[in-house]
Amino acid sequence: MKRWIISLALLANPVAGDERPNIILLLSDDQTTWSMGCYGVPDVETPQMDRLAQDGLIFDRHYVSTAICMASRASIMTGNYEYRTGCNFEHGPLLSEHWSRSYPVLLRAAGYRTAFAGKFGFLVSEAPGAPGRLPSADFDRWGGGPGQTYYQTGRNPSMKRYAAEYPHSTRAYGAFGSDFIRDSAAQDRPFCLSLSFKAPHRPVTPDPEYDLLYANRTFTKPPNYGRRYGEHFSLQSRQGRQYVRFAEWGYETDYDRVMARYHQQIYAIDVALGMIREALEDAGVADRTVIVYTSDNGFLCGSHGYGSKVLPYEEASRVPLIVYDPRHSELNGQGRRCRSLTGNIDLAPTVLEWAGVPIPEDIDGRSLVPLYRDPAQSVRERLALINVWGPAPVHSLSVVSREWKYVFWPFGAGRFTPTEELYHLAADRWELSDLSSDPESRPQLLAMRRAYDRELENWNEKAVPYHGYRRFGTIFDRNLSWPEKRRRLGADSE
Ligand SMILES: [Ca+2]
Repeated sequence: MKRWIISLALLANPVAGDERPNIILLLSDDQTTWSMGCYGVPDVETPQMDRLAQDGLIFDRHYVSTAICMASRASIMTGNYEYRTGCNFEHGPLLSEHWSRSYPVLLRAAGYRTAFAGKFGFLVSEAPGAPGRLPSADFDRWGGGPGQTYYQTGRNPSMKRYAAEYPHSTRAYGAFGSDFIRDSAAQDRPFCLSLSFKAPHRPVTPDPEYDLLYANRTFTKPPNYGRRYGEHFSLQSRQGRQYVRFAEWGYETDYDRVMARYHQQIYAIDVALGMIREALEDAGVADRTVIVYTSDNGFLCGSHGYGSKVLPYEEASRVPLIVYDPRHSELNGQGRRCRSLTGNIDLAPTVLEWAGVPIPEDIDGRSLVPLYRDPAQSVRERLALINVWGPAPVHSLSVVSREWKYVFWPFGAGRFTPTEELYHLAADRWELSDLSSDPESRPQLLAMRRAYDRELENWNEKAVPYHGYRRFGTIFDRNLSWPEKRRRLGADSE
């Protein structure tokens, strides 16, 4: 008993010779997997991302549970689905009771030195309706900003000291991270660095340092590029901004130029990643610093004739994930891949396990630590994909399993009929065939409907009673007619 108490005390207090790893989480903003050499994409230059993937483990089936900035970031930090964080645009900030269980707060309480820089993406409030604040005081070093932040480093007050040397913010975040690594390595405390790059989020603002990199380059389009590969998608899916942005954002007529600027922004992140790794080597801590690289959501970039994010389709909801844990030298350096199903909600419990911090029992996420040793293991049977943002017709709830994806579009007013889609991802990675009406896929359809209903049960049990989440338990019910939903929810359901 006495030994147990002592070991707990060791966990909570920094001591000399601390064996816990340092942890770095690098988050890009709106980055599709179709932008990285290590995901099999030709014509792009991502040497540092490819090197990280070669050194560690790259995930081929990693999804964000909500494919939009604010909700995804709250889910990444807390390990919970959006209906439990209660946090998204049009809904509200994250309540402090949830923030207090986020990985940055828990690691700092456990003795980690913590830093954040970049687009934080959400605010924290004390109660529903109360004003939100940036939790800058909860970090030992802060280079973050509210809202979308700015590409011009000098316009971000917490990053001003980097503006002269790095006027574009992407490499400035690399410099911030490098400084924090050097300062932390001089102390006897493990550190946790979270960098959230603004890139490649719009407005399109590449670092001019790399203007020549992709000049006149032609880019290979993914096999599902273009409107003819979206004809089987629901009418509901075409009612949001994503459909018109195929043309508005130039994917239809100016693909190579648009993608050159997109990839140029990602290249600057690649350079920043190289700065971080060099700083780890210089500070002598590279062998005990775990690195995670991921994005808050994907980007459609013309796949199926859509642009932007939000939708449950692969290019919007599936994102890059690379994990490099240098403490496993016997496993590293082989470019290993993990094809198990994982989600953004799994990152917080993973970080907590690395840090030796108890994982909250009721958390939705599952630690990915076992996958590092054995990528063939499974940590989850299924993951919910949520959209309750934007116009009502585009609201959807989906479930992905090891092999399948089921999408339910509930909107049934006027000319719309509630619709479902079914994709056999194991055989149709580009989502070219909706099998929801295929007689041979009927058993899988029924199984995925059951999986969907179980996710909806979780929603009804656990959704926060504020910020407008409870009503979606009714809206997403497959077994109620639209008029019945309207009757139950009142006139605001349209
Ligand atoms: Ca985003």
